[in-house]
This record gives sequence, C-alpha cells and structure tokens, in this order.
Amino acid sequence: MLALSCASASAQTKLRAWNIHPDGYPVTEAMKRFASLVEQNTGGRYQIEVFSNATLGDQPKAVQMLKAGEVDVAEFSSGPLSDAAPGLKALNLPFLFSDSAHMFKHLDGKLGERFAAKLQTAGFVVLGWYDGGGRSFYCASRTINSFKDLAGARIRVQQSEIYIEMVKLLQATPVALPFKDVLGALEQNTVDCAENNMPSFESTGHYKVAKSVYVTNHVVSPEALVVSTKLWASLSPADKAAFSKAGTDSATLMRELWNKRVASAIETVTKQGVQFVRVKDVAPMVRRMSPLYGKYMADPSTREELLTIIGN
Ligand code: GTR
Repeated sequence: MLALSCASASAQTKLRAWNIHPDGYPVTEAMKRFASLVEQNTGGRYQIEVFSNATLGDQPKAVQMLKAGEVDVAEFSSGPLSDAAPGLKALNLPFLFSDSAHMFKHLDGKLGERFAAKLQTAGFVVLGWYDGGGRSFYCASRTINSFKDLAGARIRVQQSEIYIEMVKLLQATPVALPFKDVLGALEQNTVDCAENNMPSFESTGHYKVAKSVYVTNHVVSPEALVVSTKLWASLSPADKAAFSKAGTDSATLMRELWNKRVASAIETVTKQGVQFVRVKDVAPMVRRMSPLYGKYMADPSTREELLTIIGN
C-alpha cells in the first residue's frame, strides 16, 4: 500500500498555466475546465494550476516563457503569438474574417491544422482554438463617426507588430502597452483610444473611461490554448490523447461562454452610458489597409493561408 501510494505521489506532475484574464471570464473558466479534465483523464497524475490576471508576466513575456518551457500551458491571443510564430500573422489581418463562425469554419478544418503545425515548429502545441471575437476601437476623448476621426489619436495596441502597422495606416499613433496598463493610460490621458473585443472592454473597466465605441470588428481573430513542446514531448501517447480531448472540450465550453459574455458585456456597458457608432461602409477602411494585404500576400509564410481564406 505504502509503496503504491509513494509511487503514485512521485508520479504526480504539477504544471503551471499562464492566463491574462480574471475569474469568471470565458477564457479563465475554460482553462479551469481544461485543468480539471486533464486531472480527471490522467487519473490525477497531472495537476494544472491556472495563474490568472497575468501574474506570471505580461503576454509577450509569457509567449517566450511558454516557448522556453518555463510555463507549461497558456492561452494566447493570436497577435502576440504571431510575433513568435510569424506564419500566424495572416490570422490578424484586418477584415479577413467576417465573424467567428467564418473563422472557425477554417480553424476547425485543414487550415487550423496547418496553423497548428506552424505553431508546433515554433514551440507551441495547440490543444484548442478559443474565440477572440471581433475587436473595435473605443475612445475616451473623442467621438468616432468615421475611421478618419482616429487620425492623430494615440491608440493603445497590443505589443504586436501587425497591430502597430495597422494603427499607423490609420494615421494614428500606436502606443504598445501591456493589457493591465491600459485602464490607467486611458484615465491619465496618455492614450486617447484603445481597441478590443466587448468582453475585454467590459471586464477591464475600460468602458468607464472610454464611452465612445466605433464598431468596426476590424480584427476577428482566434486565441489559442497551447502547451509547450517540452511538455508535449514528455507525454505518453495515452496522455497526449487525454490532454487533446481536454483541450477540445474546453474550447467548446469557451465558445459557448463567449457568446453569452459578448451579449452581457454589451448590455452592461450600454447601461453605463457607452455610445456605439457602427461603421456604415468598411470599404474605405479596407482600402486604407491595402499595404498590409500587399505585404502579407507577398510573404511566403502567410500567402498560401491567406489565399485559402480569401477564396472561401
Ligand atoms: C484580449 C485578449 C488578451 C490580450 C488583450 C490585449 O482580448 O484576450 O489575450 O491580448 O486583448 O489587448 O492585450
């Protein structure tokens, strides 16, 4: 008995998971579900502790930590992830996907496998595609009625090249800041605007300062639940299957929770006086982004995927 319990105790592996969001957020709840399913599916041999609110470091740092195997599990937005795996940049191009259903039509099929293969080469094993929703601009100090009203604004962007390029094309000034610093920057007027999906706009409290949302959905992009290639290589085939199943199930949960949270976030911020202006015609904004399309179409690491998405 003693020998048995010692053996099982020594066989228990504790893993660390990085997460940027707070409790109750769809990503956090889905990661917790992933952790409990992994534990259950491996008979308790793997235990995952989810460190939320970016307590282990900001996202670009965490991307590097995961790649180096210093954290085992993480959930990343495709912007910061694409800086470590450039083949993923195609997924962040503005106005590429019309909505999440269009995006998952591709990601849940062959294209998702191709992106996952690129990520694996870069050190990230995808176990589930989560929904990053549609991102829109919002501002504290100005009402936006047209994308031209963004010209000259200091716009907070993720610390990710493609977002910086996008904002420059709007003739605005990109200010790359960690997620947790955006509320303070809006409050202190060191940035005028930011952009995000509605659940993050609401969960961070950005809506308390930035009351004007310009609904562009300029980027509809995925997020990815990943584990390090170091961890993956250490798993037996049966444990790989257990992790994969937990990842797929957590992604299903995430997408359900996401749709509900988008609706409740919009309801909450509307009650708090946020005004929405919907973009009437995206064509002029799309034209403005054309240097980006040109660049990534010419890039052999993104071209083929872009052609597949554009064709469908
Ligand atoms: C959120 C995303 C986070 C982070 C954040 C940001 O929508 O879920 O991972 O990328 O945006 O803007 O920094």
